[in-house]
Amino acid sequence: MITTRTDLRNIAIVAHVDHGKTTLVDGMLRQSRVFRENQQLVDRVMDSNDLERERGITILAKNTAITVPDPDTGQLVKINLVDTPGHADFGGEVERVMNMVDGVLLLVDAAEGPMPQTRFVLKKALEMGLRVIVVINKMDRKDADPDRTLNLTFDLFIELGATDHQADFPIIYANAITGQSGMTSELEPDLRSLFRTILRHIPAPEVDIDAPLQLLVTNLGYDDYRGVYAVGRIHAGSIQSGQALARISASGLVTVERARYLYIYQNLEKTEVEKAEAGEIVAIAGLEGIAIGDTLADPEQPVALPRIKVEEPTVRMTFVVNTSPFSGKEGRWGTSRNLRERLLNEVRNNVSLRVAETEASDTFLVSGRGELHLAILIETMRREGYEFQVSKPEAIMHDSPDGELLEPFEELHIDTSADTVGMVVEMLGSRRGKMLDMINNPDNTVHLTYLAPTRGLLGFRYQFLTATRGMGVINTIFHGYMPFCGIIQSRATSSIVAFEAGITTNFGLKNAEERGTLFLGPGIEVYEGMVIGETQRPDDLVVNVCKKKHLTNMRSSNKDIEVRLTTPRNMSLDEAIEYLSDDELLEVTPLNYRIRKRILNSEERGKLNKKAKEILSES
Ligand SMILES: Nc1nc2c(ncn2[C@@H]2O[C@H](COP(=O)(O)OP(=O)(O)OP(=O)(O)O)[C@@H](O)[C@H]2O)c(=O)[nH]1
Ligand SMILES: [Mg+2]
Repeated sequence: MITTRTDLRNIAIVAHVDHGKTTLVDGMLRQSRVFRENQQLVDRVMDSNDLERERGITILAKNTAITVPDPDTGQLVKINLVDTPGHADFGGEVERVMNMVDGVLLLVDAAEGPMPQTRFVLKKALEMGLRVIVVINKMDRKDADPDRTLNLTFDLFIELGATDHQADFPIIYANAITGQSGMTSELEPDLRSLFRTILRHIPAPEVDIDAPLQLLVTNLGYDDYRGVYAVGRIHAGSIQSGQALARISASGLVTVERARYLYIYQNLEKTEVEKAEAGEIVAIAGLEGIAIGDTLADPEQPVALPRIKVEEPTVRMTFVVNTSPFSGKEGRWGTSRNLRERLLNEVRNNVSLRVAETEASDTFLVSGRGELHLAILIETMRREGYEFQVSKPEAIMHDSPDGELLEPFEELHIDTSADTVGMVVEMLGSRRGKMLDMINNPDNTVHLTYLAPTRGLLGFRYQFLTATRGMGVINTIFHGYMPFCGIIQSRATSSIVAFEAGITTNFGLKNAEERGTLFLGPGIEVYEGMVIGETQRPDDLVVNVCKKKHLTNMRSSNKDIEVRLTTPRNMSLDEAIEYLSDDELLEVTPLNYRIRKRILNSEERGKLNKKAKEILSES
């Protein structure tokens, strides 16, 4: 028998990056009296892992739940909330968690209006037939233009093929920071209109509690006490703590296990319960080898739910065992077995990531949705104590059915000042970008829309920010596969490379500095073949940066003794990855990252380069 769970709502919060999702969740948690009177809530409490806090972005989708009284009837209703990441590289995460909910809050920044990722998440929500509430957030911004934002959002619904019912969406205006909402741009003091709109417009789950159990594992989490736990919505039936479960894996294999620990979400915590029924989102710990996409079912009648589909990876790089002279000095885990286990484990919960073994037992091919997706994995592993090397990211090509080479393309949205447009247009032209649109904004900035091959955009971000003096804004989103568009010149600069192992000296570095930009200062241990800077020359430059000044009896002028160096360019992990060229690797350890030539010995490298040039000139 089908029951309507009027006591429950399941929603996800989706938006473009930084439009205020996690901040709005804070507001909702605060106002549902989750916290004791004197308890302090940290800002963006759902961004709970270190990397999220450092980077100020959400990386993983996370569940929480609040209970609010229905403002009209007084009935207590539980709302399961899923906070999602807004960055395009984590779109797979959003797409997947939408499986758990009946509706979404689509946040749109009142000043910025809909952005590329707004379109992506809205498209997915509409395809899944979810009810959408539009929340126009950041109403306090001086440049807020809610009417324009609303019009553009409505156009987006129509363009994406919303049904009449979907296009007739409820609208809430909000300031997530102060926790205010309203049905018009006049905000009320709290989020009551938001809560009321959720209860009125997001359908309560309609489920069959007496049917055989079915649950699709949509997310995995980790708990210090109980280890890995699986998260999903009970599609049909109910679960009793400790009961036998059939786990149906991707291959269709059925194994019977026990639901040893059963939780539901309540405020910021998971609460252990004896029983949960269809419609509810639960977490189950103690299942061996569980993976996202598995179905947990009644052992008597195990029937799998459709597996989760997410978009395919577009960018890949190799992860290689560390072979630098410093290997084994700084990391705890570094063997090919360590790497293999760690990477294969990652695939279980990072569903848009792929890991493939290669012919070389120390090399793994890791594919993801973008540079940031891969950089976050690298940073996470480094913090866990792993050391390894990675190669320059490359776009993943495909063959069309009739044998044509296809490559991924991205749509770019750029805002930049009028005086830097020329430079940006030139940079994108050399990367085979095609301009789709150019609009002059009233504030003397220009909005550019481009279509460009992913291949040309790898390593573009840093150059773009430098060219626009950090003022330019760039957003990209995967567009699709299209025919290969020709050769693109790679990095225009070359590397300054250490000549021998040793400790860098002022004297040696001064020499190198005259030829380019340095990545490190004096007193740093280096090895032969390590990259220590960048030069504008066409070829790499090998410099003895450990050279000591010979002491002579002759008194030299003070100027000569005192060597002043400019501050070296300190690269972030993302920048170091962007910098890499084909014949370089990035050595990553818990303590350092170092760019190195693949071939460390300069003589050997020279011979190989010469040979390559000969072959090129012959052909
Ligand atoms: N002025 C103003 N700023 C806001 C508002 N809501 C959020 N912000 C700010 O916007 C920034 C991003 O907020 P988040 O809540 O992290 O945004 P998000 O959508 O969760 O971001 P991702 O998860 O990384 O996609 C933070 O600096 C917030 O303080 C608002 O209503 N008004
Ligand atoms: Mg967030």
